[in-house]
Amino acid sequence: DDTSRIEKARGLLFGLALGDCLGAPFEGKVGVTDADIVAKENATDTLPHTDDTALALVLARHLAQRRGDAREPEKFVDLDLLAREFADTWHAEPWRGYGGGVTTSFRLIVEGTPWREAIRAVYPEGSFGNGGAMRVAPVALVGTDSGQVAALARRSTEVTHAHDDALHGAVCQAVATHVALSLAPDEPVRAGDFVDSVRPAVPSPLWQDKFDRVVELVEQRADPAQAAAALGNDVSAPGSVPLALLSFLRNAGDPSAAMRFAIRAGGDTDTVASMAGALAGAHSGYATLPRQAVSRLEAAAQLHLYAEHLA
Ligand code: 8NA
Ligand code: MG
Ligand code: MG
Ligand code: MG
Repeated sequence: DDTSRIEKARGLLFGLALGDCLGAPFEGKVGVTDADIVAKENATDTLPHTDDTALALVLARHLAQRRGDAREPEKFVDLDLLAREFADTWHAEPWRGYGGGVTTSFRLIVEGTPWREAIRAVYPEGSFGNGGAMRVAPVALVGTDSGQVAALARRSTEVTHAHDDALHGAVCQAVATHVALSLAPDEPVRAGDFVDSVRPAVPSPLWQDKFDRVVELVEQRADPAQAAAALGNDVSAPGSVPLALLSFLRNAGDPSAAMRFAIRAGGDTDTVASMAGALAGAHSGYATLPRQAVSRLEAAAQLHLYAEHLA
């Protein structure tokens, strides 16, 4: 129904932003405890976001403004316009913690270089960074099946990331978010079934192997350190998207615990917690997010606006 759709849309967007904001202060730190993270949740200061939320807001706005139909992704995501919107957003606030590759390509795009050329300036084979996956979750609110969601995920990613693994990572995160939206909040999540719903969208041996490991790690009740050792926790898409999926599946029904798991796994904490938060919020809904923290998000007003538009 409409109430649960809006509740889940808010959960998705606020989960994405909250994971980013809670994770950012712990980036690269070791020995972080649940108590350290809960203290951030319960503080009173504004929670500033990084590039992850900044670009997810751009994509959400782009999707909200497009005319047409998600069955025609070429009309729904305007590649030239989206590339320009991402680059302009970087240019307005370059201090939000962007990756080194996109910093160069965004500068070139702002200066007038066509995006297809700009995104191969640093890495001729294209970036395999997690920058497409970190911002992609809003497409799950627009596509009505996995095929549409995957097509929208690819289009929203290819304007910055040309490497197959960046595209696979974004498709994985988007389709997983779509599956999370489709499940009732009180329904138990079976990791094997959940992963099997995502697998067909990512037909790559590397990613299929990552999916196998995620299911094994859920069954073994892996802790965050074991999860990071087995799956990676870095800025690459294959080294972060599977860890986010595991963080969600190990803590289904408890978004705050999913984000804390992701942060305690270390490495690229803002991005992994953001992706885990989007999945967990899409499944459990806005009301299950820590209230004291969501009200302090820097982008709270915009997140409410786009949740209503896209729901
Ligand atoms: P990106 O495209 O610049 O990729 C991120 C990084 O991945 C690059 O700086 C490279 O180190 C590496 N990389 C990507 N592709 C290749 C390649 N083909 N060959 C060699 N190295 C490569 O930016 P992005 O938007 O994909 O990155 C997103 C991440 O950057 C997020 O974590 C976001 O929060 C931000 N960020 C990360 C860190 C961190 O080190 N954890 C710090 C600040 C910002
Ligand atoms: Mg970031
Ligand atoms: Mg970062
Ligand atoms: Mg990051």
